[in-house]
Amino acid sequence: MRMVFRWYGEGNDPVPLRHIKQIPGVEGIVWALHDVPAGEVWPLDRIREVKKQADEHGFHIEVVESVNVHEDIKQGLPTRNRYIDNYKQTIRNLSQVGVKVICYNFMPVFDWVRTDLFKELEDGSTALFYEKAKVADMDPKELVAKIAGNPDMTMPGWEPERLKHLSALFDAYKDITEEKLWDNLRYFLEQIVPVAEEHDIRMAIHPDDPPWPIFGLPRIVTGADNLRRLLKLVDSPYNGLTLCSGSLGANPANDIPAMVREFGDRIAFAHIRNIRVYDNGDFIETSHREQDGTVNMTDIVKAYHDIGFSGYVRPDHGRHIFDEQCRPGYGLYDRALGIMYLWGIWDSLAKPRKGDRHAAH
Ligand code: DNO
Repeated sequence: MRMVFRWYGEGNDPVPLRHIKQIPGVEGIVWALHDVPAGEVWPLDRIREVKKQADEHGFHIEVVESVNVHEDIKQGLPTRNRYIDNYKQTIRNLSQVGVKVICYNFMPVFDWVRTDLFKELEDGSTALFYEKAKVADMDPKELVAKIAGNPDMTMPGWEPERLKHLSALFDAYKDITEEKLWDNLRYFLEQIVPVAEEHDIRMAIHPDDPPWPIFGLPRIVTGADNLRRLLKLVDSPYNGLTLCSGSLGANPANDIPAMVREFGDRIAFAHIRNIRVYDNGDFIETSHREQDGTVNMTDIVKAYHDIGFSGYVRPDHGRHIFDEQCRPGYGLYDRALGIMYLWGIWDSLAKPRKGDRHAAH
């Protein structure tokens, strides 16, 4: 596995690259131009700026997360073609600096959703929390008003621009069923994948988080059957997955080690993290250690090891520990601990058995 670390960019992420450099085994940063609105072309000079910053620390920038998909594409509006053309141009621009994977999602309106960004755990740290009943009862406008009124609530992956037009967005999705969303995803992939292929960049869709419909909006990237269907929409290695154990793990029916084994060669990027799911469906993001949550962390890493996974891996949301002031879920300390846990499992599996030692050196 090739370890990478998500970084929100200079002036935008309190974690400096020189600190990321001190985490063992990290070879690249996972990045994005967060200020470019969905649907616009990422300018080459801005892309090159990030490349230069990464180069100064010896990191590659082969993984981008995310190039967001414009809502008109998800809704299948006639205007989608303009945004798809822009997406293709962004792919061409990214290929110029050696990008190999684009992580993206196809969730209507919202990216990931939580009800509490700083819920206290038993050990005094805080973490992202999802209260199922609260979301079921909540008017989405209430959630957005809460976010707009509280800058601390801004979630990574959420674009304030989009959220300003929330009522119109909800109206636009009134007639979009799951099947319609599948059609729109197919249309997008049929257009994009050939360009990605031509530039040797793998598209890697991120599962919906949480993996079920919320606020009456359809969600379709939720489990093994749907992943199977998605990979067949365009049957190319360039139509790939970001397999996120934390997102899929919120539904205990999802067998993630089995997915790793089944979809292995189509997984371009792995997000490996733990969560603890409660009986009522609530969940909280714990440390990466298996015993702290309900995700089979060791089985997942073992599955990747068994298939000889050589794709990119990143730890995911961490707790907020040691009084760190950071973006919710994206502090330095707990993600660094997460990496060491993943390496610990991986290295113990990779360790040559007695007698193999000489052969391995
Ligand atoms: C959450 C992330 C997601 C992910 C997007 C990909 O922390 O994993 O926001 O980046 O869904 O488009």
